[in-house]
Amino acid sequence: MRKKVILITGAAGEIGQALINEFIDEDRHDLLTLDLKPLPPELFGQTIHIQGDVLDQNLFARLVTEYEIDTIFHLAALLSTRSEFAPALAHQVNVNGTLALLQLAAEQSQNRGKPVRFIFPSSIATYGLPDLETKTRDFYVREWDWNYPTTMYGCNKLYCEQLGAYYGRHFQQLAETTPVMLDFRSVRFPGLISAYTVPSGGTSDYGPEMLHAAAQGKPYACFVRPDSTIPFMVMPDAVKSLLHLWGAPRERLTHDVYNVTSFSLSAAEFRELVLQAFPGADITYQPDLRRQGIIDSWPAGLNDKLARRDWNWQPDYDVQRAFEEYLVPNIRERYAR
Ligand code: AKB
Repeated sequence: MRKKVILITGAAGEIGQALINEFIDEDRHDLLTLDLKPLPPELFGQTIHIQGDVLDQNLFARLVTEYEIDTIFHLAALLSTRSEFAPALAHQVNVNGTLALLQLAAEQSQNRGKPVRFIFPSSIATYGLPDLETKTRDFYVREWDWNYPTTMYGCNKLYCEQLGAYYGRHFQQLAETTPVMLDFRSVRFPGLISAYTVPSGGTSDYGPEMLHAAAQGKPYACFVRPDSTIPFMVMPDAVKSLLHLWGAPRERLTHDVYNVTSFSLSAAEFRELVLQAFPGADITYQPDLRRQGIIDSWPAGLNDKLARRDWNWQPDYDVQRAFEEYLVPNIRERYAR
């Protein structure tokens, strides 16, 4: 008999590591993890880890003979800044990788006669506001507002949300019998901040970079203007949202894609909070006009009413709790070691 597992792609990334830790605490599921990189040493032996590529079809053909994949958390992606430097590669990983996994999940759902749950983190990058005036006016965007991404990563995420909805609702719509379809669920994340890992390749990275630099006593030049405002969320809430959406009863879900958020901050407000915790921190501004353009096109806030209504979404950390109870104490401890 094949072993039933939860597959996590991009497992060595920021969200992946936090999600694995949460599953380890629960100790109820076998995890099959995939990443180009090894997992960090503290996670060794906690999962069945495969060092491999989401584009490797042969690898997946082999994995499905050994494992019954019950759920996929498909986290592997090239983030927004990195994708602008390598758009063709980004498209391959972000779109072709997702397509391959959706196809696998669709086939597995049919073979076992039960939907594979497919959890897909999307992003504020799916939005593209035309100018700062509109960004200020339409502060909290709804899922269907301003879906005009200006980045390769944003285009990839928006399209893959739609691919997921296609596989979950319309796959093989011309076949004589309706197949068992996969169960696709997606959250659009704001900028994420972890106390334990530092992001790489994203455009919302200035927030976490500022904080981690200050905690290490390093100077930091913020690459956006002080007034730049986007929504943020701390990693425990990001993981909570993925797990809650995963566990929600299907009949409660009226949408395939849901905004989730905690708080919105300008870069100046973020800097103030960092200075309160690390008073001597040397944080200056050196805006990079191109990355600034991306941040200006992202919304200042997200309207997450649908998630709150359909699956009782609520973040545990508002801005004060996020800094006082999660970020600052854990980051202090991390760099004191
Ligand atoms: C990025 O900056 O690319 C990501 C995101 C907002 O999805 N952090």
